[in-house]
Amino acid sequence: MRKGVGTTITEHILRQQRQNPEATGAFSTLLNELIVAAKVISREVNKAGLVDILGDTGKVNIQDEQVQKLDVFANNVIVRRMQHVGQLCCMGSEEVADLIEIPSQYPRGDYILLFDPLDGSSNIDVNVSIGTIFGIYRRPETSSDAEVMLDDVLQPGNRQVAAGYFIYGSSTIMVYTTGRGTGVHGFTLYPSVGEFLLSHENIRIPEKGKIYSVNEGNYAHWDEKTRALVDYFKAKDRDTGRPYTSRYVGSLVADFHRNLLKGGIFMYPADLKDPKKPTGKLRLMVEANPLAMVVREAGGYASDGHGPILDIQPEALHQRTPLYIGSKKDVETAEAFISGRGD
Ligand code: P6P
Repeated sequence: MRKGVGTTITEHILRQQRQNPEATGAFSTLLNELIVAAKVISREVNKAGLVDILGDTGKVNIQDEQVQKLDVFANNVIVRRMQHVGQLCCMGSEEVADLIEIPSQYPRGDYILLFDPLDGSSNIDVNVSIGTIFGIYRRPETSSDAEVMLDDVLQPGNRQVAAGYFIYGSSTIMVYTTGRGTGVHGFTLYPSVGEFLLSHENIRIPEKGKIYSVNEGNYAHWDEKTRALVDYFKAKDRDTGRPYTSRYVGSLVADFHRNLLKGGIFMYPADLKDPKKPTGKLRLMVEANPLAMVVREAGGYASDGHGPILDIQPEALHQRTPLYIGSKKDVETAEAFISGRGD
């Protein structure tokens, strides 16, 4: 007997909507449009290795088309698709310095979309998985009906109503959560069907892992506490299952996704390598906060080394933060070392 295609992402979103008495369908519309954008990005990312559409803006590919960098392309796909949905009052992108307004010809809504359109894009020409990361907030009640102010957007990550990512690798997978105990769920894109189908229902991250992910090439730029922490995961101690295995892809979504499924900790500590980035490389609003919501809903934890990522009150749209994220016990260990609270 021919099997059905299983649960589509659209069915899943509608099921979540029915479970939320306040839902109006606006959020479902928003998420479905973001999924269409991801399908377009997935197609281009997967083609990139074949038709030489890589490289910097300004080059011309074999079709004599103006080449866009893939992250610029991905940004434009998301902005153009999301601006007419009628559910957003503004957007914020890792690729764009200021808030992205909704053009006046389109209706506005009460949601705010923050995203990194193509994180890790430098890895695409070596065929390493890369991804789109997103977080969705509501416009604050206090926000006036006029234009959206930056302060309306600079909300702590614990105010996100949904968060997730798309990972473009050997397959394209979407992982998302709407919080409120609804769990974390993964969907795999079946190109033959053109739909994301449920493949990882109710993902739970192991409380303690056996993997640590960090760029040890930065060791010379770390402070003593950071070095002691990484040395801890490398030291031999049978009772605590050490040494951990080192796994570092150099693509945040790939490293995070592996640790989410298998357990472990990803670390991007503050380092002294670049005086302009004293708090590390990764961005709070479009990278750390969305993944922190996903990992919390999956039973894990995300810290800046001193406290929950999700509790940080942002002061700037592109502010950076140290990030320790993954299995709860491993991140708590990291916090003990970095904050100096542990022995
Ligand atoms: P490093 C990719 O450029 C990225 O933004 C993340 O995807 C990744 O985790 C990190 O930077 C890797 O940085 O300094 O180790 O190359």
